[in-house]
Amino acid sequence: MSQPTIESILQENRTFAPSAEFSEKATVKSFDEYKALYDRAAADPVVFWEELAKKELHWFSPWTEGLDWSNPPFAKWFVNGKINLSYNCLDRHLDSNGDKPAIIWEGEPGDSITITYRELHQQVCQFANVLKKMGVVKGDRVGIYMPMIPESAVAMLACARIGAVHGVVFGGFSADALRDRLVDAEAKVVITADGGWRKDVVVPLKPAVDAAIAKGQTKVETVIVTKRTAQDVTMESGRDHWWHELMATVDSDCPAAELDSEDNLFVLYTSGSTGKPKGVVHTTGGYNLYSHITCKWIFDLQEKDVFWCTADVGWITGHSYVLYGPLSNGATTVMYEGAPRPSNPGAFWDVIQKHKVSIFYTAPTAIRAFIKMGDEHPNARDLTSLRLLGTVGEPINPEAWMWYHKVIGAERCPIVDTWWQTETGGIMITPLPGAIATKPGSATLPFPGILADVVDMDGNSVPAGEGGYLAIRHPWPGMMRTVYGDDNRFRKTYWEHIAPVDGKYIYFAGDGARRDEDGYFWVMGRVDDVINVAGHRLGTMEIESALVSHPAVAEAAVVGKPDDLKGEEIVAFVTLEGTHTASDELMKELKKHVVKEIGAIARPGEIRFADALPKTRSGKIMRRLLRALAAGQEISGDTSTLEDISVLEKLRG
Ligand code: 7RM
Repeated sequence: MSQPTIESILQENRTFAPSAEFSEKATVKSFDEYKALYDRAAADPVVFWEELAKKELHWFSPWTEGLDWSNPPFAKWFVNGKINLSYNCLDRHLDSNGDKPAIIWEGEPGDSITITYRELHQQVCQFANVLKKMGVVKGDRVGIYMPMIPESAVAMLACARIGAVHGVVFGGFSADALRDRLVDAEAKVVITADGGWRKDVVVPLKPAVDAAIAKGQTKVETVIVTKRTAQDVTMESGRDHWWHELMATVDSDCPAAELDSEDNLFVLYTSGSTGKPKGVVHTTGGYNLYSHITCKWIFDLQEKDVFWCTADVGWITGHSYVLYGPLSNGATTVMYEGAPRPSNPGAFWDVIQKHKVSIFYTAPTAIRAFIKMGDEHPNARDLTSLRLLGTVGEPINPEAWMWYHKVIGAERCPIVDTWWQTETGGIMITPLPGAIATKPGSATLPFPGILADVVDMDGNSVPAGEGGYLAIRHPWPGMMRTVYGDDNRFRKTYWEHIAPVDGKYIYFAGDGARRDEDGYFWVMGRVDDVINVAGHRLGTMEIESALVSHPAVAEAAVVGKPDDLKGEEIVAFVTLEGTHTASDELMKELKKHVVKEIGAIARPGEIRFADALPKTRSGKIMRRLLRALAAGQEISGDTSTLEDISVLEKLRG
């Protein structure tokens, strides 16, 4: 990674304090209360987390040590403690809250189902028995490639119940991307659906699973298929089974396994700056506590709340805040199959009105799409049930923040702008809504127990107002434990960019940031080769590999270009193999090729053909120059390392 110049240009001085009414009823009621919590946690983070683990979760047997950090960067939390996430999400709520809705599900075509805690518990137990019947045992990896339907939640919780490790793959990924993940995780079972609804069309999921397995190298022996869209699918005898048929063969008695706190819970793939996507590994006890307590305090969960996080379960936000965080707290969580779409611009506001949603958590890119569709849609619905709003996925531009505040929140609902990552397991930098005044565009302050900082390469804090690297100075329970099958990559990617200070390891998040004079964090975006398109993390490497795998392409370099709606758009610079010539057809074909290799989320917005790419003498592509070109900016800064300056002239012309 090259040393980027981090410049901070955003100036935003408006502040918004929560109303007295909101603060009075909130779990954390004032800035002083937050500060006291924060200081106590910072003085002894391990004791802080141990107290919470004891108070908030059910343990079959207690731990012997809060944190084992004797072999950094490999942390163990609540060592030897025995716990089960599915138990904490289901069983412990049955006596007090068995008839409370756990999941309110709304399908894209408008069908809807409410599932109580008792019903969800029963389905999860039953499906856990199905998994056992199919030979799944503790530690086995189970691939999940499903739409946003209740069965995805059942499948995930059932894995957690028996100690199988789920690996959810977003339903928008292609067969090839699915295969890579199934191979890497060595999954022996895949759970899928015939298809799913997305933007008014049926996404064929089962055929993609068939294609992924047909390409070879997976260890998949069993495929379980749930019926959602009822289109024809081929079932391979001996390998493929219908969900409903298997469910009819088992009972619903399945006690939660007493798992070790450090048993693997799930693996979730995420893009980095180099190579193939990384399997981020999370374990049981620490993840349970971290997703639980962040959900409780940041969304200020109260008994009657209806909580709606719009993320897909294929992303970490769907894991932590559609499913595990809300359910561990005994809350009602809304699951919605649809995406923002022009054919039904009022769909999201209909869901809020219909189910009286009180907390709404979505991404800036969705907010920008809503702005574009027009105020008349939210204005025509009753949104008075809302009391709190949230955002996640990328920095939110102050204009979008103000729109969200005024048009959706009626200037009454606090907004929590939450910074975190797949790797962190849960929210790290965020307002506590009753305690911390917000500034549009800032994720504000660290969660208690999170020692976040902005540092230079040597781990020194940089002064207020100056840009640097976002870093975490102490382990936390929700932290990823390793990259699946690659401890070395884990160490290198996250713990060696910043030099350990006094033998203490510092977590490198890959984001640039600054703190203002109030200590508020302003996240400025990635400092590595990761592009954030509509809140989805994509590595430039992956897209470049996909392009180069096409016979016409010799070399490719991919950069992000600022985009009003999606945050960033993908621009690919491509050189061609000798016999091929640039054409509109080829451009279309290459875009299609990337969609086939990775999925529609990675489709380049623009492809520019070039004779050569700008490189340093050592052969490194100078992305900084390409980024400027893509954005139509003047090339500034040093170009003396460029091997052939004429390349630049040609690209510009
Ligand atoms: C939860 C999630 C992580 C990356 C992260 C940032 C960016 C996320 C914010 C944000 C500014 C935010 N996981 N990011 N939230 N940037 N403000 N509130 O998104 O692994 O998919 O992406 O997303 O760059 O490193 S993720």
